[in-house]
Amino acid sequence: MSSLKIAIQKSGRLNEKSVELLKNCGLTFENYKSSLISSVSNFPLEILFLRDDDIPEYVQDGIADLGIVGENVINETEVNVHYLQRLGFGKCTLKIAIPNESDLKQISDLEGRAIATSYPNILKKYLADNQINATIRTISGSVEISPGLGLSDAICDIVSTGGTLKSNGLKPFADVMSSEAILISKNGIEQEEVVKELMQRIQSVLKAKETKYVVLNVKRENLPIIVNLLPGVKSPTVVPLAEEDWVAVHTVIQERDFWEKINKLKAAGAQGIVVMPIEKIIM
Ligand code: PRT
Ligand code: ZN
Repeated sequence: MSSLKIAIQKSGRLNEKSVELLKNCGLTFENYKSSLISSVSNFPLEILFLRDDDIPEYVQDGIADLGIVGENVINETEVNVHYLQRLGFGKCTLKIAIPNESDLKQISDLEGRAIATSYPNILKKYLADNQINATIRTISGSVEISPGLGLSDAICDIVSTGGTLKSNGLKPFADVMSSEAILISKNGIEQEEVVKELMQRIQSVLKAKETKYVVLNVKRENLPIIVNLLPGVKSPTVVPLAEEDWVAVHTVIQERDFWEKINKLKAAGAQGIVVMPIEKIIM
């Protein structure tokens, strides 16, 4: 197999999770803090550590074959790349926010106002879609202080907890786009063997994240209700126990309906419920 290059963020919000994902795929690599490029010793892959803003273009131009980057950055750079996989981390929303004391009531009130942002392309498209003429002031950082300095009437910036808005006397006004980390590729390489092999590993890691492995004991007479509650990958595994009228049930549960299921299992007579993380699920 020929070697691939994947670009990930060198440092910042997406670095740690990107490295963790690749390591969970069984890839062995070192020195990623001190170098800009690192070779994986047990897979034909090289990792490039870059500023996130550069990743979409590097992938579009084929300097890297793959990249992990926020959807907000992809949209802002307006590149033509292929979306391989949403990764479920780095979640945030690009929002327009206004000062707490602002007199703006609805989106159309932005007409003729000034909005500060580091995302001029996305904002321009949003304003056009909503038929609003406003002035876009492009700033590269500390966007949230711009209304206080009298430089703008609103801002358009990434929000996750909302803490930054609050501590700067701002409130959310409109959602422009939601974002998460995405695995992208250069167009046309999705079908290459080495890409498919890596994708299979990534998907098995993501799938495992959504599920928990559950073992519980139940009286044989209660087994039908329990089995009914628990569709496993095929069906739950039932193992006899030393005590004759008891069995152990092994299964997987989706993280999203975990508590609801556990409470129903308890009510149906399940005992000694043990819940374990799953490392990988190979489909
Ligand atoms: O150095 P480099 O250019 O690589 O990194 P960067 O500083 O440009 O990006 P970085 O590391 O801050 O963010 C990388 C990506 O993480 C972003 O492109 C988003 O896709 C995603 N992400 C998720 C966030 C946030 N959450 C986030 N909260 N990016 C930025 N923020 C900032 C936001 O700009 C604001 O200043 O955090 C502040 C708001 O956070 P809250 O929690 O107070 O609402
Ligand atoms: Zn950046």
